[in-house]
Amino acid sequence: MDCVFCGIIEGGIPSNKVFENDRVVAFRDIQPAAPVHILIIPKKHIPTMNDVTSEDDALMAELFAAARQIAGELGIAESGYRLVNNVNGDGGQVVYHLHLHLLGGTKLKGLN
Ligand code: IU
Repeated sequence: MDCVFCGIIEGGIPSNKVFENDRVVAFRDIQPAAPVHILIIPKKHIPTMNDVTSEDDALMAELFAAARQIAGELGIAESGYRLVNNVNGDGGQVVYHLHLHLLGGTKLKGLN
Protein backbone atom coordinates (compact mmCIF):
# COMPACT_ATOMS: atom_id res chain seq x y z
CA MET A 1 0.00 0.00 0.00
CA ASP A 2 1.42 3.36 -1.02
CA CYS A 3 0.15 5.65 1.74
CA VAL A 4 2.29 8.42 3.20
CA PHE A 5 0.40 8.44 6.51
CA CYS A 6 0.84 4.66 6.86
CA GLY A 7 4.55 5.37 6.34
CA ILE A 8 4.43 7.90 9.18
CA ILE A 9 2.63 5.39 11.42
CA GLU A 10 5.20 2.71 10.64
CA GLY A 11 8.07 5.19 11.16
CA GLY A 12 9.63 4.94 7.71
CA ILE A 13 8.59 8.53 6.99
CA PRO A 14 9.69 11.01 9.69
CA SER A 15 7.16 13.19 11.46
CA ASN A 16 6.87 15.43 14.50
CA LYS A 17 4.51 13.37 16.65
CA VAL A 18 2.59 14.97 19.50
CA PHE A 19 0.43 11.97 20.49
CA GLU A 20 0.42 8.22 20.01
CA ASN A 21 -1.39 5.22 21.42
CA ASP A 22 -2.19 1.77 20.01
CA ARG A 23 -4.87 3.10 17.68
CA VAL A 24 -4.26 6.80 17.04
CA VAL A 25 -1.30 9.00 16.03
CA ALA A 26 -1.10 12.80 15.84
CA PHE A 27 1.69 14.84 14.31
CA ARG A 28 2.42 18.36 13.10
CA ASP A 29 1.33 19.20 9.56
CA ILE A 30 4.37 19.86 7.35
CA GLN A 31 2.63 22.85 5.76
CA PRO A 32 0.86 24.46 8.71
CA ALA A 33 -2.18 26.59 7.89
CA ALA A 34 -2.25 28.03 11.44
CA PRO A 35 0.20 28.42 14.34
CA VAL A 36 -1.09 25.10 15.66
CA HIS A 37 -1.85 22.58 12.91
CA ILE A 38 -1.96 18.95 13.98
CA LEU A 39 -3.15 15.95 11.98
CA ILE A 40 -4.92 13.25 13.99
CA ILE A 41 -5.16 9.87 12.27
CA PRO A 42 -6.25 6.32 13.01
CA LYS A 43 -3.55 3.67 12.65
CA LYS A 44 -6.13 1.67 10.72
CA HIS A 45 -5.98 2.65 7.05
CA ILE A 46 -9.39 4.17 6.29
CA PRO A 47 -9.27 6.22 3.04
CA THR A 48 -12.06 8.71 3.68
CA MET A 49 -14.96 9.44 6.04
CA ASN A 50 -17.16 7.68 3.47
CA ASP A 51 -15.39 4.41 4.35
CA VAL A 52 -16.08 4.63 8.09
CA THR A 53 -18.51 1.99 9.36
CA SER A 54 -20.26 1.41 12.68
CA GLU A 55 -17.36 -0.91 13.55
CA ASP A 56 -15.23 2.24 13.73
CA ASP A 57 -17.47 4.09 16.21
CA ALA A 58 -15.06 3.66 19.12
CA LEU A 59 -12.10 4.59 16.92
CA MET A 60 -13.82 7.79 15.76
CA ALA A 61 -14.51 8.69 19.39
CA GLU A 62 -10.81 8.16 20.10
CA LEU A 63 -9.84 10.60 17.35
CA PHE A 64 -11.98 13.28 19.00
CA ALA A 65 -10.68 12.37 22.45
CA ALA A 66 -7.13 12.78 21.17
CA ALA A 67 -8.08 16.15 19.68
CA ARG A 68 -9.43 17.34 23.04
CA GLN A 69 -6.33 16.13 24.86
CA ILE A 70 -3.90 17.67 22.37
CA ALA A 71 -5.77 20.99 22.34
CA GLY A 72 -5.45 21.08 26.11
CA GLU A 73 -1.77 20.15 26.10
CA LEU A 74 -0.95 22.75 23.45
CA GLY A 75 -2.84 25.45 25.35
CA ILE A 76 -5.56 26.25 22.82
CA ALA A 77 -8.58 24.62 24.45
CA GLU A 78 -9.89 27.82 26.01
CA SER A 79 -8.98 30.23 23.20
CA GLY A 80 -10.53 27.85 20.71
CA TYR A 81 -9.72 25.71 17.74
CA ARG A 82 -11.22 24.07 14.68
CA LEU A 83 -11.45 20.41 13.68
CA VAL A 84 -11.68 19.75 9.94
CA ASN A 85 -12.10 16.59 7.92
CA ASN A 86 -11.79 17.01 4.16
CA VAL A 87 -13.58 14.40 2.05
CA ASN A 88 -12.72 13.65 -1.59
CA GLY A 89 -12.11 16.19 -4.32
CA ASP A 90 -14.64 18.89 -3.58
CA GLY A 91 -13.70 18.69 0.10
CA GLY A 92 -10.06 19.30 -0.75
CA GLN A 93 -8.77 15.91 0.40
CA VAL A 94 -5.21 15.27 -0.80
CA VAL A 95 -4.08 12.38 1.41
CA TYR A 96 -6.42 9.39 1.30
CA HIS A 97 -5.91 8.23 4.88
CA LEU A 98 -8.61 9.63 7.15
CA HIS A 99 -7.39 12.56 9.25
CA LEU A 100 -8.70 15.36 11.40
CA HIS A 101 -6.98 18.73 11.09
CA LEU A 102 -6.69 20.44 14.49
CA LEU A 103 -6.18 24.15 13.80
CA GLY A 104 -5.68 26.92 16.32
CA GLY A 105 -3.34 29.38 17.94
CA THR A 106 -4.91 32.34 16.14
CA LYS A 107 -8.34 33.76 15.37
CA LEU A 108 -9.41 31.60 12.43
CA LYS A 109 -11.36 33.12 9.57
CA GLY A 110 -14.97 32.05 9.07
CA LEU A 111 -15.78 29.36 6.56
CA ASN A 112 -18.05 31.61 4.49
P1 IU B 1 -6.00 16.98 3.20
O1 IU B 1 -7.17 17.14 4.15
O2 IU B 1 -5.87 15.60 2.63
O3 IU B 1 -5.99 18.05 2.15
O4 IU B 1 -4.73 17.29 4.10
C1 IU B 1 -3.51 16.68 3.92
C2 IU B 1 -2.53 17.38 4.82
O5 IU B 1 -1.41 16.54 5.01
C3 IU B 1 -2.01 18.71 4.28
O6 IU B 1 -2.30 19.75 5.20
C4 IU B 1 -0.52 18.47 4.14
O7 IU B 1 0.26 19.60 4.46
C5 IU B 1 -0.29 17.35 5.14
N1 IU B 1 0.85 16.49 4.90
C6 IU B 1 1.79 16.28 5.90
O8 IU B 1 1.67 16.82 7.00
N2 IU B 1 2.84 15.45 5.66
C7 IU B 1 3.01 14.83 4.47
O9 IU B 1 3.98 14.09 4.30
C8 IU B 1 2.02 15.06 3.45
C9 IU B 1 0.97 15.89 3.69
I1 IU B 1 2.21 14.18 1.56
